Amino acid sequence: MKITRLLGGAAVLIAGLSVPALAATWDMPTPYPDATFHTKNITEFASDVAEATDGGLEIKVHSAGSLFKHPEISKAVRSGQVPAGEFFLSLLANDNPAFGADSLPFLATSYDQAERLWAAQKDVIDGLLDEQGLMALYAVPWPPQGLYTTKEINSVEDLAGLKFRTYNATLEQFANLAGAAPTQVEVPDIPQAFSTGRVEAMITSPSTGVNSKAWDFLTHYTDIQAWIPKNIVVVNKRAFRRLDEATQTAVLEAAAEAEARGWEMSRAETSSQIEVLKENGITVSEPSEELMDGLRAIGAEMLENWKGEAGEAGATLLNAYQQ
Ligand code: PCA
Repeated sequence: MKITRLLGGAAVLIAGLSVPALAATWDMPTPYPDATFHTKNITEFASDVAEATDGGLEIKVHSAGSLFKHPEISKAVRSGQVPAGEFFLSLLANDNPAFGADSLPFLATSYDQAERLWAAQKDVIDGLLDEQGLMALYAVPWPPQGLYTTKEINSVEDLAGLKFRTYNATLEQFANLAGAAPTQVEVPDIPQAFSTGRVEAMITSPSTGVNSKAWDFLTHYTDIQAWIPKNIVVVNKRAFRRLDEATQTAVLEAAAEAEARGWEMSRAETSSQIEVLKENGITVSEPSEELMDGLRAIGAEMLENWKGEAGEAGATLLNAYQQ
C-alpha cells in the first residue's frame, strides 16, 4: 500500500516530464554454462534490450540452472515465477510430440534442413505454447549431434551395454534401441558423471563436448550428425503484456536479431569446435557405413513411433517439412 502511494506521488511529480517509465528487471533462468554460445547469445540479447529501452528493461540472466533447474524452467515461466527463460525445446515432448520433432534421429541433419524443420514446426509450437500462457521469442539450434565414447565405435553393437548420458526422452529411446543403458544428466553435471563412472558415452554437439572438456574423460568423437535440436527462449504472455508497447517492440526486435545471430554462431561452432576437440587429442572420425546403417534403422523406427503419437499436428508438421 505504502509503495503504491509513494509511486503514485512520484507519478504526479513527474507527470508532464519526458522521464522514462520505472525500470523493470526480469530474472531469466537458463540451463547452460556461461561459455556456451547460447548463453553468450542470450547475454547479448539482454544487453540489446537494455540499450534499446534506455535501461527500461533489465534482463538478468541466471545461467547453468542456478535459479531453476533445467526441467523446472518451462514451468517457472508458465506459472509466472519468472517472466522469461530458456530451455531445450524437445523437453516439452511429453506435453506434445510436436515439440520433439527436432530431436528425431536423421530427420533434419543439415542447417538447411533444420531451418526448414523450424519453419514447419513454428506455427504448431506457437499454438501449443500459447495454450500454456507462453510466447516464443526465438529458437537457436545446437550443432549436429555426434557420438562421444571411450573407444572406437564401428557398429551399433559396439554401443551395447554402454552407460549412456541422455538429455531428453527421445535420446533415451535411441539409447535403449541401441542396446545402451541411458541415464539423464544435465550439461553442468557431465564432467562429474563421466569421472565417477556413472556414464561412459554420450551424443551431443561439438560445443557441449568442448564446453565440458570432453578430452578429460573420453577419447573418441564419431561425427554421425544425427539431428540438430534447438533451445527456445520464451516469455510469460502476461508479463510481456505488462510491458509498454515500445518495450515490447524492443524485445521482439532484439529477439529476431538474436535468432539470426544464434543460427550463425551455431553454424560457425560446428567446425571450429570439432577442431578444438582434435587439438585436445580426441580422435575425430567419420562414421562407418555399418554404424550409420544401424543408427538410421533405429531412427526410422523412432519416426514411425513418433508419427503414431504425434497425430494430426505431427502429420501437418511433417508434411510442411517434407514439401
Ligand atoms: N548440448 C545440450 C543439448 C544438445 C547439445 O548439443 C546437451 O548436451 O544437453
